[in-house]
Amino acid sequence: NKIGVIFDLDGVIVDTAKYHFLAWKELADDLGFEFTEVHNELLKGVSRVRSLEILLDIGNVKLSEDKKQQFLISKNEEYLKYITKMGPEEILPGASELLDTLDELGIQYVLGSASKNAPLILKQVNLFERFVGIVDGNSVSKAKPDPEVFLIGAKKLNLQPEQCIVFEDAIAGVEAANTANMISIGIGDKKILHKADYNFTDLTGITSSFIKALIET
Ligand code: B16
Ligand code: MG
Repeated sequence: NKIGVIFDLDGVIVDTAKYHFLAWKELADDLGFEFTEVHNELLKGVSRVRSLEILLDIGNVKLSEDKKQQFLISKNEEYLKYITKMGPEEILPGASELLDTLDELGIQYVLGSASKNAPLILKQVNLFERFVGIVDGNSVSKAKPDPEVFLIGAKKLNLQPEQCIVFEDAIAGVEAANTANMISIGIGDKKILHKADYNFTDLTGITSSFIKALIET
């Protein structure tokens, strides 16, 4: 039974949510309303455009299309200031080890992220070359929970959706994996990600024997 793996990026391999938060917060400050870490939860796994809409709803702010475009650009410029300072020390616990395990088992993996900055982030943490393919915010037209990002990932792996295992930290991502007919593994709070086929707090719990058991089922 051949399998392949699709990794989400933010919340699974690195914690870029904290940098998204700082960049969105700066924007909210400029617009004169409070944006908290609790609010930030709503933006996880969500596209940049959709994130801005949610943010503006929180602040009860209406903006022209032109202004929105400007804000999307300035938010990303701010975000990039943090991203370009990232290094391999920011890889989340267990992620490098899991990639090693997959390499040993001869299992290929691709990235399936909503972020348009995904290639840059992977390069910053020295993981870019290890992925056989990258599917990111630049290559999809429909955001998670639509399964498009993962279905393209399966094509890059030359596998059927049922042969793919998805690691996700966001509800929308777990839903996308389920809709795609893939095995979904929720990384984070089990109560929040209860729709996943399997749950783990982080990637340190994913052992070689767990992966082997998945191959056999
Ligand atoms: P960008 P993921 C997502 O990454 C983030 O979780 C989400 O907060 C962000 O808005 C989205 O990427 C788009 O990011 O502004 O860099 O294009 O979890 O899908 O890897
Ligand atoms: Mg994520």
